[in-house]
Amino acid sequence: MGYKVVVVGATGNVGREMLTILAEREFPIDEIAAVASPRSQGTDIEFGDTGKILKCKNIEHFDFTGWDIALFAAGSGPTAEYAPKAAAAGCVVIDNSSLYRMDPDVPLIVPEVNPDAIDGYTKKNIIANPNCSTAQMVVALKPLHDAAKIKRVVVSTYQSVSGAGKAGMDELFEQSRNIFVGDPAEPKKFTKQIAFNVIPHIDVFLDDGSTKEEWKMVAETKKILDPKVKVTATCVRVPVFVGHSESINLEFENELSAEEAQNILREAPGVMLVDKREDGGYITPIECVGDFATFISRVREDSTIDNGLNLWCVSDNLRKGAALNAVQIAELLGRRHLKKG
Ligand code: 11C
Repeated sequence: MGYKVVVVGATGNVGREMLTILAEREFPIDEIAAVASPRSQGTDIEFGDTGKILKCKNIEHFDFTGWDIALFAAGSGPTAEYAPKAAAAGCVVIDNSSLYRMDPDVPLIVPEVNPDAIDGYTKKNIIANPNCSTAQMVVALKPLHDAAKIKRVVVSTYQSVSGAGKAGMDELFEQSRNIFVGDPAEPKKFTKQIAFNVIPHIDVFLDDGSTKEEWKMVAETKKILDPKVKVTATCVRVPVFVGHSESINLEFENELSAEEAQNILREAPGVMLVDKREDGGYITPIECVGDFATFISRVREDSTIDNGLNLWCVSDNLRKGAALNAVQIAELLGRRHLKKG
């Protein structure tokens, strides 16, 4: 016996990836529904490589009663309207938007990092999935924090355009093509040209001069990993289709050599260490697409501070940064609370 699972926002980048990953990981499913906005009603969506085609249902008319789990990848607007309805109907919501992440009554979960926090989901019947750049970073930080206690994190991100949805991917493609044929490369989704360029701006600006994406990395890391860890972030959009990269500088309370850190990361859940210290002996975003792991390379000591390390962290932002983490939360929920089969 399996679960009745709904994917809300099933036509988007993350929704489609959720369906693919549910199928890939053979999540025990008795019934699956693909749900999206009214304009997508009737759209055919593949359920991974199962050969099954789902007809997209209209969220406005969908009744969540009797469904076990709803994976929401719908953005904050529709989530605010429909997630509480699903939760009230007894369907546990796993939400990929930023809406509930900082709600004290909603657990924010990365299964490799804070699985026990999931037990608090019953307060609202909602579990939040973190921002993509936070998720991969905390997977890398957790085993090192356990070993030597992280005091401070300085992170700079190199985030792919798929983080901005299909419109972001289309814009990179169209601008690149336009530049080759000599047509204008006008920005639409992004604020400046993204093709052959980088943009130090993701999400809205805040009063202190940081952006909301940078704030999310700080606030979410504290909630998931440890409120005492200090984090400062600079988030940058780069002309890469899929895969977020991060340059991370860490300051620890206790001594941790690069070799010790490599040994810890080699065994850490969700991590793949690729760190050969030679030409090509590291991972780039294009190599992590379609993979489940958070890849770590370039682990080295930072001689400018006591107990400092630098590392390079890359992951598929649509997978560990979104759909995979949501499915892992569903698996954890099944193991600990909604036992079936
Ligand atoms: C980006 N990280 O790359 C964003 C996308 O809070 O879930 C995900 C935004 C979020 O643009």
